[in-house]
Amino acid sequence: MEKLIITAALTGAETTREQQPALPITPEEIAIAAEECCQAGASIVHVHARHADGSPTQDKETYRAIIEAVRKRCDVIVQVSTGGAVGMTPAERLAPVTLAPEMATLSMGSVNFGGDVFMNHPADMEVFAHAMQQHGVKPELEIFDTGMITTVHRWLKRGLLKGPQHFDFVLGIPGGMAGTPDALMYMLSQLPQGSSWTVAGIGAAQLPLGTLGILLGGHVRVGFEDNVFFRKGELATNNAQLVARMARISVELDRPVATPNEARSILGLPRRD
Ligand code: KMH
Ligand code: ZN
Repeated sequence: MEKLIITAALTGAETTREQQPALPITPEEIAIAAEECCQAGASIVHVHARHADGSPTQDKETYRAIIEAVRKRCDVIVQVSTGGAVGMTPAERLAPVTLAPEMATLSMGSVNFGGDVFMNHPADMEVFAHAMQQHGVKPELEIFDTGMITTVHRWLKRGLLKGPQHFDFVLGIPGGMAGTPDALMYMLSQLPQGSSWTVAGIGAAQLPLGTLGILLGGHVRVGFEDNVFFRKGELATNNAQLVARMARISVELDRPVATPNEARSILGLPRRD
């Protein structure tokens, strides 16, 4: 089995300081969290930008500040969000891709998202995919429900996506696929040959699905975007605490954890030396 890639989804667009007092918001806070997570075993950080008041933004300059602050502290792969927050325009969401980060998310369809709808019009998705190709950005395909992986198969046939793809199965969003082992197994049965994948269990699904992901040879995403608790009724102290637990479990299961450069090799990204 390949070494384990742990992604730390540090901030998200929806989690608030009221829900999680240690939520990193400013570029410097995000960079400190990235360094702590990298030291704990993360090789990717999935980042969302916020205004100083905590509200979500896709402002390019804020993403630039985040990337620069992270780069000063550690060598972790920075993956920017193009999901942003529900209700943002596609043009707003796409802004950080023009900074040519190593990776960006690419949502593969629309989904009910709690009380909202996370809109991903097919025409906009194609624009996002094209922009990522233009800027040399590796997409991580965000899959919230089964039809989205069918769309990936269609896109591969049409040449809209080329080469081995990296998937993130986000399981447990109210409105999307359930955060259950069955749901993950179904997704894996549909995976195109040669793909890599990670699983992001939402809320209480983070720990069991992450552990299952390790056992099945996939990769794992944890962090405050998806879950603010360490265990039932106990908030995590920081993102790194969630990363460190996944790293410990993986090592116990005889699966070493990838460094950022080892993750780059697994994902087909150029090494940074
Ligand atoms: N905030 C969600 C509506 C992504 O980062 O690409 C979408 C999201 C996905 O977080
Ligand atoms: Zn996100």
